[in-house]
Parts: sequence; C-alpha cells; structure tokens
Amino acid sequence: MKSLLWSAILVAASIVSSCQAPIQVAPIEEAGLIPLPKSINSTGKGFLLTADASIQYKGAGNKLETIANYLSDRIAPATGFEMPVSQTFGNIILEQTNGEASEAYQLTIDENEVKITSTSEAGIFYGVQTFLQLFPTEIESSYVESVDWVVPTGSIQDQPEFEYRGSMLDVARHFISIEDVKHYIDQMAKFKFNYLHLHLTDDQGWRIEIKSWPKLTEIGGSTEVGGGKGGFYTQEEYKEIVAYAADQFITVVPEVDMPGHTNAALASYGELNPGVNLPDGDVSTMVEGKIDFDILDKNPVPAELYSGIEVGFSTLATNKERTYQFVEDVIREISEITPGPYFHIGGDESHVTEKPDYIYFVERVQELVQKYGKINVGWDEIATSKLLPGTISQFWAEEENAKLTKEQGNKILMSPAKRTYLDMQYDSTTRIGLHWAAYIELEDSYKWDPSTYVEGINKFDILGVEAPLWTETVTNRADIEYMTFPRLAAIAEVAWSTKDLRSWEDFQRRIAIQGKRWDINKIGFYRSPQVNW
Ligand code: TNX
Repeated sequence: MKSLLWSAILVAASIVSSCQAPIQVAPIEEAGLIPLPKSINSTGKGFLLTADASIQYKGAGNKLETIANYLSDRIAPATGFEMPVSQTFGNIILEQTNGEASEAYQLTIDENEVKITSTSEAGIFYGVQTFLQLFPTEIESSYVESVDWVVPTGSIQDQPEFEYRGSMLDVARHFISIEDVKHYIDQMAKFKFNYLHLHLTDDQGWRIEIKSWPKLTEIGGSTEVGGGKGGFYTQEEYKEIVAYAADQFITVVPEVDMPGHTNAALASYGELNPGVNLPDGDVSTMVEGKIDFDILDKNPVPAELYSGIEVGFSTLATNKERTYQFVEDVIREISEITPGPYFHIGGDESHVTEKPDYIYFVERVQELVQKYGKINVGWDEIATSKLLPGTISQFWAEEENAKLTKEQGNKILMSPAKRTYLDMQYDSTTRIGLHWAAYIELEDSYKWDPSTYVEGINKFDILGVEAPLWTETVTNRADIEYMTFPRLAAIAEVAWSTKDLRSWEDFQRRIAIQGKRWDINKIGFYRSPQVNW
C-alpha cells in the first residue's frame, strides 16, 4: 500500500515536470552560423546549459584537452559556469574518432547531451566554434549575463570546401604588436580560418630578427610608413605567435618579400645593393681621382631608409653570391622556427629587376626553400619562372600568371585584389584604405566563386583562399578591425562553404547576428549599409 502510494506520487511528479513549458529556441538555421555548414538537420528542441555542465574529451590527440579548456574558457565569463574538463565524464563530449584525419566534423545536440566528433583535432575545434555560435549572442560577454543558455537541437555535418583558408597581415608597412596579432588570431579562429600569412619584410621595414644579419632589424626595423618607430619580433616572440596560433589550429606562413620590396634590407646592408649607389659628393671610393667600381660593386653604399608608400623601386643584387648567402641564412633561420609547411618568397612588383635576373633569382631561391624542407609560396609573378613541383602561386592581379601556374601543374592560392584585399576602401568615403583595385563593399567580398573567378581555373587547381590586409594606411587595432570586419567573415564563408548553399540574402541576415557578437566584443567593425544591423 505504502509503495503504491509512492509510485502514485512519483507519477504525479513526473507529469508536473513534463508539463513544464518546453524550452523555446529558434532552430539551428536561424542561429546565424558563419561560415555556413554543409548540412543541418534541426530537431526543434533545446539543450539548456546549466551550472552542472561538464566537458569530456576522448581520443588519441594531445591537444584535445587544450580544445576542451578553450571551450570552457569561452563559456565561463558570460555564464559564470566553471565547467570541469576531464576524460571521464561530461554532457558535452568532444571525441576524436579513428580514421584518416580530416577537417570534417559532426555536431549532435539533443536535450541532454552535446557531442562533437571528428577524426582530427582541428575538426573538433571547428565543431566547438559552431557550437559556440549556436548560443545566444550574449555568450560573448565578458561578465555574467542572466540569460537562459539554450542551444537548438539537431545535427550538423560539416566539412570545408578548401583546405587553405587564410588571412595576411602586413606587419612591415606598419608594425603590428604581438597583442594585436594575437587578437586577430582569436577573431580568425572563430570563422575556421587555418592559415595566418605574415608579410614580415618590405621596403619600409624588416620585422623579424635574423641572428646572422642583426642590422636587418637594428636598422631595417627602425621605421615604418609615415616615419614612426617601427619595431620587430625577436625569434622568441615570433615563436610565441606561432604557438598561440597553433593552439587555435592556425598555421603561420612567414613571408620574406624578394627580390623587390627589399629597401629595408638594402638600407641595413650596403653589400646587398646592386651596382653603384653613390650619394652626391661621396669620395670614399675614389682612387686617383676616379671612382673605383670594383670597390663599389663589392661594397656599395646602403640605401636610405624609406617611409613612403610607393612600390617597385628596390631590388636585391641578383648577380652576387653574397645575396644568395644572405637569402639562405634568412630562409634557414626562419624555417627553423616555423613548424608549418609553407615559406612565402614574395616575388611581386620587382619592377627594377631585369626580367632574366628575376627569373634566375626566383628559380634559385625556390631551391633554397626546398632545401630547408618548406613548400614555396609566391605572388603570382613567380609563375613567369619555372616553378618547382608543389610551389604555390598566390593570384592577386594577373590572370595570365594564374594560367601559367596551372600550365606548369602548380596550384593557386586565390587572393583576387578586387574581392579579397582588406585594405581596399568600402566606398569613396571610407576614412582609410586604398582603392587602386576596387571599392569593395561587403556584397563584393561575398558574391564570388573562387572556382570560376579566373577563366580556366577550377576548383581542382585551387589550394584555397586568402584575404590580405596591407597596412600602408592601417596604423592600429581600430583600423585593423574597421577594414577587416565584416569582410573577413564573408571571405571565411567563400573559403569554407559550398557555393550552391551560399546565399547573399541569407548571409545579410546572419552577419547582422554576428554584428551583435562583435558589438559585445567591442570590435569596431564597418556597419555596411547593405546590412540591417
Ligand atoms: C600591391 S598585392 C602589393 C602590395 C601593396 C598593395 C596595396 C601585392 C602582391 N603587392 O605591396 O601593399 O598592393 O594594396
């Protein structure tokens, strides 16, 4: 009798609890995911994250704990929940499964449990980013918000369209501090970018310590566009950036731009300059009243430091062995502290290098990069040389060069200036930026397809997509954010999501939700009039 009574009470209690209003949440499709996943199956309910939530990670990878902690850290400030991370229990499960490593991931959410699986740690990290975007936007807050932390239930299968999804920071025209680079990495990771290209050297500055050529940074790092004090990364600092990026599954691609765009190096070491370079009235190389060209050729006068924004006036001496010693030392030292596969040799706009000299230089330097175990990347002009198998050419301007790349059997990284250049102004009123390639509104950066952009170049020829931020007019974090966002999010979707699924109208809606997140993060993005923010 007693037990009967008890069961009657229990039944009554469960009716009460199941009568509670179901958790209200909009379906996954309305959450504002960027980049758009490959497939979504909504099941119309909600998973409520509560203070007793915890994260379990399973699998072989040694970065799984880092990912679990990343998720916990991203959720803690706004919710106030300190989610424990362990290998033994949790209702949020990150599981690396066996099989050939792929960036694909699955995210499954029911009312009780969240599960992210992938054969790679990177895939799990991408699943975590998707999961975070399903929360109410207040999840970005740095203080506790009183919000029901509900995410919509369902499942997502996702996989990127292109294996290389990058952005470039030009730290040469204006030096960018380590803190600002890290902040940029944090933002890139949220959109599943996986390569950060650092343009480390240019006419206006040399930004990476080279121990065997110390004057590169002492002299070459001492200024920037506009004549500011410039700066550089020590090798230790560079390693710190590389490691910070790696924790968010972003690989650093270092660039040393050569043989043009080298004035900072030429100002540091006279011997790298071609031929005679004699300032007015200099008599140091006069022998019996005549200029001694032998002395000059061996040791010409260094160039002056440069802080303007013209391009194409400088060149390394391509005919001197000393130049190749220099280049080899630089490639060796940087390769030793770069775990990623790529080394970018620049090669753009070498307008004062004779064409045969340019070709000779690029072909020799490619071999040096390969000698130190790296894959060459260069701006599209390098395709006028004989490329080594595997060398990547980065298309920015000349379609002809993209075709030459393909003809040689090499792959292309797509950075069309008219679509991906983050330093281009949005319109004629944009307070900073250039417009030599185009004005690029948000719609322009979204509505294009890498696989059909250049006639004859298709998906199979393309390694991926990269959006470069050149910094002639960009001087601080606010400038970086203003030129980068929202366009970088558009490029993320171009690089990640299948063309057939993408829609500008749907992106306009989703980017407005992203805008709320940027507002909470105090990211000063450009409020494009094309979006109802
Ligand atoms: C062209 S793109 C350059 C850069 C400039 C940029 C400015 C490329 C390979 N070279 O040196 O910074 O335009 O938009």
